[in-house]
Amino acid sequence: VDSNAFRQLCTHADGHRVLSSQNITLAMEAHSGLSAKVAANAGFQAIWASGLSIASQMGLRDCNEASWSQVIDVCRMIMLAVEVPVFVDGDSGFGNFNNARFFAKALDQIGAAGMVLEDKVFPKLNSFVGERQTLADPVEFCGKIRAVKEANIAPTFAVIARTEALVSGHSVEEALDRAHRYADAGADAIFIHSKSRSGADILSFAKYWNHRLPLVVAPTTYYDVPPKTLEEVGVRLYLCANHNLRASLRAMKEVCSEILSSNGISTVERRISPLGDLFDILNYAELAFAEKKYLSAQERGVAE
Ligand code: SPV
Ligand code: MG
Repeated sequence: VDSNAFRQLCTHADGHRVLSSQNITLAMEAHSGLSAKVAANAGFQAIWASGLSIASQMGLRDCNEASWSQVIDVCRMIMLAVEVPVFVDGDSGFGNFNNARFFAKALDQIGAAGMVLEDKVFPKLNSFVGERQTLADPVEFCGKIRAVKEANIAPTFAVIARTEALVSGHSVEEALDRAHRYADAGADAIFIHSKSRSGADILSFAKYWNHRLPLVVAPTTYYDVPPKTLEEVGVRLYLCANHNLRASLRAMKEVCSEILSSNGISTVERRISPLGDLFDILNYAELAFAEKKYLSAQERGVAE
């Protein structure tokens, strides 16, 4: 990262620009600086700083075992690593309205494009664990949205309200009722989540929602629904919610078991990234270039 990258943070932190586009944006999950760089280098135009993935890379569960400041620390590394907009998972706000707005201010300060707040109680539990999780009282949740919107944060910072109504087994009507209240409270976009296999509930929600605000989805379970179909019904941000994490989990498990079963590292060599790939992605070449520019010949240990 050079000084230009630091300067670009402000212009790249515009969450509203992504959400108000006519096109859907695919956001790849990141849980570290490296995973964010892999996604950005591949061509993703946005990053999803997933709570599940950030907790998982710490060896923790997605139930607020990681503190809000630990999440900020990881997000800061992601923000340093890439220049594309980073949308951060704010879970249920780490407490009440005050914790939520404090978290939002910290995110805005480090250059996040926006934050997702979900209508569950603290401590939250991942959407795919168990059934019928308790939803937040909508009046209390609207207070949280208003508090975040009225905090002293950049106008470009997107506040995305997420309803877990469908995930918790409630009807499309309940999800719509909540989403309209959250829009009235000032949300910039609605994240409608579902764990259905077909995504039919999402498409039904979107039909009645009728483009009131941009929609955000994480089609983890309804992965067959194409982004184009979702774009047509008003989805503007498509979160590949945990795909870097799950890709690396599979790769790490396979390599660990292969090394032990073949009793050595010889057979895995061609299946793992060469160190050169790592040095490329982290731009070690730039370091040598910068050393020539900023260090004297004596400091570099070369003859004048
Ligand atoms: C996350 O990636 O942490 C999310 C999406 O919030 S989900 O895991 O589906 O809840
Ligand atoms: Mg999450």
